[in-house]
Amino acid sequence: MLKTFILLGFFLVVLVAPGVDLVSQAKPEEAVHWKGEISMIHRQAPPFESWGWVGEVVGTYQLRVDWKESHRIEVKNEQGTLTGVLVILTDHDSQWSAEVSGIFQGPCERWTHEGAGAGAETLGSGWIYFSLSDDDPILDVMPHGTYHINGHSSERPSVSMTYETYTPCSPDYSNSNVRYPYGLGILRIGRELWRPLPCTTPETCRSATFRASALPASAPWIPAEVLKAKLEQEFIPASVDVGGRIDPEPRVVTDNTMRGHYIARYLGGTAAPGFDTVELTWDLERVVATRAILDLAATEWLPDGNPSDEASSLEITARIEGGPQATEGKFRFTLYEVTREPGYALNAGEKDDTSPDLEFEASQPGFTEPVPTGTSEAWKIETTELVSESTVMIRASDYGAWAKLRCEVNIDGTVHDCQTERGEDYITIPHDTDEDHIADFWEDEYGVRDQDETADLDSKPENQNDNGDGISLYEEYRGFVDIDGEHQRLHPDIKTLFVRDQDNLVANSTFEIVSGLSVFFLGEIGWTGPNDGYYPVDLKKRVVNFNTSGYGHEIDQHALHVLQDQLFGNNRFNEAYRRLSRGDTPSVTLLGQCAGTTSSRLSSPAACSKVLLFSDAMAGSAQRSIALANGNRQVALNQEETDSFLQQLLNAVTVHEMGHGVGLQHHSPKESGGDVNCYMRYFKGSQVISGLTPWPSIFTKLSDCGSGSGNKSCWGQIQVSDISYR
Ligand SMILES: [Ca+2]
Ligand SMILES: [Ca+2]
Ligand SMILES: [Ca+2]
Ligand SMILES: [Ca+2]
Ligand SMILES: [Zn+2]
Ligand SMILES: [Zn+2]
Repeated sequence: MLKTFILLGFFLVVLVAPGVDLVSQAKPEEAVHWKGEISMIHRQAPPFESWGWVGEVVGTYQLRVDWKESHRIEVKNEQGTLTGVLVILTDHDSQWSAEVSGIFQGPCERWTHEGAGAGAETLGSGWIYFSLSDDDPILDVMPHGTYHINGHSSERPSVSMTYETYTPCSPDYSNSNVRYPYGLGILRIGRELWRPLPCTTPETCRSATFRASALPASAPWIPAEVLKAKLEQEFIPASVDVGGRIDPEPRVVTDNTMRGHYIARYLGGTAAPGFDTVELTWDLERVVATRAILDLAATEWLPDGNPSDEASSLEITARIEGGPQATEGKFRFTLYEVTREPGYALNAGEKDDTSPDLEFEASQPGFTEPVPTGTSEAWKIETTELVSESTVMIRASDYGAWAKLRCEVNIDGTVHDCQTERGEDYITIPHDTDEDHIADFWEDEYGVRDQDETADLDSKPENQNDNGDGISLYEEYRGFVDIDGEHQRLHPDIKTLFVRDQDNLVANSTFEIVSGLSVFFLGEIGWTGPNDGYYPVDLKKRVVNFNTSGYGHEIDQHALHVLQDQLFGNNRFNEAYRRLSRGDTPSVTLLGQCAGTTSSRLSSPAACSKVLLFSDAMAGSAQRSIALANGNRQVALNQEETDSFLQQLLNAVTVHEMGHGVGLQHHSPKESGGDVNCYMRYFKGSQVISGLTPWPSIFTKLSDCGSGSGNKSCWGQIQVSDISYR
């Protein structure tokens, strides 16, 4: 609002003082030059031709041109979109020289011309129009690259003219004086469609063209429609005698050159009523010493996919080299090869949400709205002003988001690709030099830059059956959402076991300490859901890394589903157990069960549909153990001790069944044999009460209690990765 009032105030001043400039333009810069040669031959016809005068005076001009583009005047359409720019030229380091000679011979007189000149000023005025948009409303009257040049009107050679008369017409007589021909004042290139000139400063350029009445007061630039109207109004067809405007056609910059040739008749001034001719040849090249730099993404920035988070955008800056004096251009950023990972983390967000994981922030000041470029993986955004530096904001909507970003700068119709300081023509978002879609910052934190995105080499805890946890390096990085709704990136060298612990059994047990594994507790929706019943094991259920496009995905890793159940009330399970036991009647009291481990393949979480803890069976077992211990050993337990025993029993059974969940077998040859401290060994509660057997406390590393090939220890059998089920 305030801005409007200021401009209105200014407008009033302009009304009483026409010609005052409305805008101050960018400072002159020296990055863009026009260099080359111009030659001009000016042939003067003799005066009084009809009286028999003959002869010719020829001026030959050579210009070595070095002009610079000094400043720009923006042209915008009614929507305020930048559609074009007028570039004003000024002399920088030019030279010209000329020689003039010739005789006009009349019946009784002779005029002999001889002269030369040189100087460092060549340009009276010059401008080029560069269109910056396909929607440019001026294009049909002033094409992209239209230019117009006027030579410097006061740069003239000095010519000595000797005037002689002789008999019989008149007495012999001779006289000399110095004359100044038109010189560079007749140098014209291009049809003068529009003249924002002559001018030496932006202020005078503007005021020479647009008086207050021609410009809306609110416009700090030239409105394209106003300019077009002016062009149409002032356009003079080539067939009309235009006096000093001698180039017969409009001229357009082509391939960064101004090149042309013409011979035109020129109606001279009062001193020479006949027609002169001007032959002009020019060949100038645009020399751009411009480099646009694209900054790298902040190295510590990691994509934030939380849909409720407002603070995840990344700012990327590109700039035209040269500091505050740099030339200005229109920047275009293109975000491409944008990932579309389902959801926003491996186990969070909608699986069918495959929207782009990175986007330009909408409604950024100084930018057009982002638009797709035609492929579904690319978006572009452009500055609405000519600037020498531009910062664009990019928003992530996925913790594994990745894309490439490139940038171009359109400087007066010439497109320059931005480059990084290292000379690459794009950057990755996030910063990722090995382009494995994993931010280098994160990889360096764990020293895993040399691993590829599918690597699954977690070595800790050590000496278990296998390294890895079924979660690839990219997946460890992209991360998971836990039971509290918190997103976590995982540790690429520590094995994580996913657990849906709906009755808090694992959380209250010693399993995490005993196994050394990092247990990740899942919420109700952070997986593909529970197995339907106990059998068969449905490998499509319990998957934790389900939101994947397939990138960096090697294994469907499964969670263990742990819950309390009723052994004796669950006929369905009993039936299943009978089948599992191949008809055998269980010979021991069943306190828990890892359901579904029927496969002869290496066992891992995939194989176990449910980890069941039978609380009713444990209560009964505890009662019998206490009674047994009481009867045989005269050990009585008070209520507190009884509760404690039950609690310890629950822990022992939970850890034991979780052990089965990560592939552990019973001790062999006897289930009750081997290391008495091991959770995988069968034990008698009454013996624990009597102090004959300790509560189990470890997965033993002694190999004498293992089974199967290699006779591994219980610890050595731990298998987290579902690699054999993929
Ligand atoms: Ca996504
Ligand atoms: Ca990387
Ligand atoms: Ca891993
Ligand atoms: Ca890990
Ligand atoms: Zn068991
Ligand atoms: Zn054991």
